[in-house]
Amino acid sequence: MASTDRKVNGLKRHPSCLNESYEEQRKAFLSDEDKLHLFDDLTKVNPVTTATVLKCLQARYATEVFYTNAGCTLVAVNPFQSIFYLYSPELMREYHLASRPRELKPHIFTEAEQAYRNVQSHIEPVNQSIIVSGESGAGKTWTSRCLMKFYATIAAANSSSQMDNDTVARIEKRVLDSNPVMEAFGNACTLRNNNSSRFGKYIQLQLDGAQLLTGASVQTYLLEKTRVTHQAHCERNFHIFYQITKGASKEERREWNLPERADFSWLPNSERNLEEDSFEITKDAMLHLGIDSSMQSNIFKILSGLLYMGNIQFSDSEDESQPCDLQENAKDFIKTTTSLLGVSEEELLEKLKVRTITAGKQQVFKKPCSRAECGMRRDCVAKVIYARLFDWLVAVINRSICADSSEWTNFIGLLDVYGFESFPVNNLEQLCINYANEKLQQHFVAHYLKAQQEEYAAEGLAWSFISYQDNQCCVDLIEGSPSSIFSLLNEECRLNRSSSASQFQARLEKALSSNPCISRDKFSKTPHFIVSHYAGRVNYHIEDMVEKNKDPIPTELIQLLQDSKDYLLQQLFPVEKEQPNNKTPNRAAVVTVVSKFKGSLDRLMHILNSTTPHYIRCIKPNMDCQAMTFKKEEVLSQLEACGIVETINISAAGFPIRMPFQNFMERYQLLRKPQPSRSEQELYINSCAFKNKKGLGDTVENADTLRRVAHEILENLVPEQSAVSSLHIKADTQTRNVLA
Ligand code: AOV
Ligand code: MG
Repeated sequence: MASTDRKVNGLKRHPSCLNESYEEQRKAFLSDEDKLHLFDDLTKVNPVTTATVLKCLQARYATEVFYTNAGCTLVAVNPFQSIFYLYSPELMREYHLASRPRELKPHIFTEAEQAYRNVQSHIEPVNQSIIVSGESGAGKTWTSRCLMKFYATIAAANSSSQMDNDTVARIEKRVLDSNPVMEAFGNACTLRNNNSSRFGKYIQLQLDGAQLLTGASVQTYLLEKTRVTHQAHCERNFHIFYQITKGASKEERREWNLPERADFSWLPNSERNLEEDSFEITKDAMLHLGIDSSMQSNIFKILSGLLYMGNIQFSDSEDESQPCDLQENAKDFIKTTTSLLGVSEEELLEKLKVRTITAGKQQVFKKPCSRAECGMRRDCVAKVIYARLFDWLVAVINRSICADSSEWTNFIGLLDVYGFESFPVNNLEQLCINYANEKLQQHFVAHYLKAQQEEYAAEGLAWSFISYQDNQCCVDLIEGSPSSIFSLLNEECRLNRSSSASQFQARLEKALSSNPCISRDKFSKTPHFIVSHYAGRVNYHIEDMVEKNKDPIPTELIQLLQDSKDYLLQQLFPVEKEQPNNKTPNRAAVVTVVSKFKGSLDRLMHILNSTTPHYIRCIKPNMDCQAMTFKKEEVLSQLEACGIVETINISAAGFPIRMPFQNFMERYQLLRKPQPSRSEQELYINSCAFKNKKGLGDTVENADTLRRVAHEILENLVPEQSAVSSLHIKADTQTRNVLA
């Protein structure tokens, strides 16, 4: 990236940005570092460099101020400790009822309230998205939970009748209850975060014409199901497994066959007490979402079955033509597993140990599996059960919280995906997660840094281009065509060739060598590739990557689950209707993990592009998740990665308000009056300038000038004849409040 300082210093600040308090603050910044924490908006820091921004954030953090405006985005630095007053219902109401929320201290509630008001306003598009980003452990999930609480609280405050109150109470409670359930099943403790989201989530809060919350819908993205069977060193399985093993009552233990101190190989690090009373919270929330206690019991029985399945270990068979054996102590485990899952013991054993190969139309061969293959088949059963259970839960949640399409008109979407991560060993899961983060960064770049500047240039506004780091090259490397990491992975799966990891590495290097975002470590012998992501370099191991992308589920294992006597497993594995002509699925048509993921992210981007976005950038102030610890180097790399300086510069110099001409006409007709009323006087504006395509522009120092300019615009342009679609309005925060 080019030196940001140079760019900043070369940028001329528009004089209209200056006002008294700005001048004061600037002096404070230059003369007295004790006052750094007073800068609520980083656009006012002068000069804007990563160093000054960092200093300012650090000073604020030290005085327990965690939110700071950075032009069009809000920076949220994780306090790593609960600060109750910051999220109290009283404070939520204060932001909601404020006539100008932007004049209050920067907060996620300002963004939430702005999005809520935008839904009613004339600013297009009406539907809103709040995109919460940041690396793993930065505070995305926490933030989106608080945003949901905010909307639930103001929804309750806004409903007028008792009947409304009852409905609202029910719906908002259910919407909030979706969080503990999805987090119990979809979050886990990783090296980066004790409560790390292992799935992506986009929740749309549905509002009716009266701006009341009538429901919500949740879309989830690629659950990291490998965690059910494999947990990296010092990491854990999904929370729910620990909740049931620690929190079950005596009767429940009997029912699910879970003795107090059972030892499960898929349940590492269970001595770390992260659960407390969470099992009760999960069960309560499930109940509110319509999952009654007998269904819950059914779910937990299956999970217990999976834990026993993890203890089924095989031993090598001496004769390769014979299936391998169970390890001695595994016989009891297989009994318990099959009784909990309602499948036949003999069949499970047979299907784990023997592979069925279909050749041609009718020919069927049986082949004994090696010990490693048996283990893989066992893992495969566990993963597919867990993944379908998770999808089923999301569908139940949606049925419980989603309003009928006739009951809502607009939505506010909250996006919380897994954050950028880099572990000692990274594989397909991290590639997908980091790819999702690249796509979000690209959305930000395209929407804000690029589109905005291109539009100014196209409309002939005086604008000196501010350069930024575009991550297109990395996105192309991962998903582009004709050649990319995804396309090469898919090709391996399509051709179904059994190439080694080193062969695949060679193919990758040959096909993608011209892309500067891919490299490798010359000293490493492990087949790998390194991707330079916008947020840092990540070394991905190739071993197993192709297989993970194929994600094969042998049909005989699915059949086994279809034959289960268990009620819920029958729902999760319905018997499919026979294909006409007994067609077997075409190998080429097998949809790989990455193509499915890419498809779902493309759809998400499509939705995000149709909404007005609000960006919250979460920053992790230290890697050890320590309270009130601000490590400069760690914050610095995150600020650089998300292009904060460029964002601030474009915000400071740019035209933050873009108003359709028609709306301007309707709204500011009143300014043509010679004697405005008192409420019209409210439109007092510190400073702003209007410009439009026809080159008509001015600087507005006060309301009188605004009236004059508005008058001129209104006189000169009538919508029918006008080529002007929008007015670009330069304004400081206060002006924005008046106009928006
Ligand atoms: P993430 O969602 O961004 O990571 P979380 O939202 O789970 O990160 O935050 C990590 C931890 O930081 C939480 O469990 C809290 O303990 C703490 N935390 C975050 N924000 C706040 C806050 N505003 N006030 C107090 N504590 C906070 V990941 O899901 O791993 O990408 O995938
Ligand atoms: Mg999270």
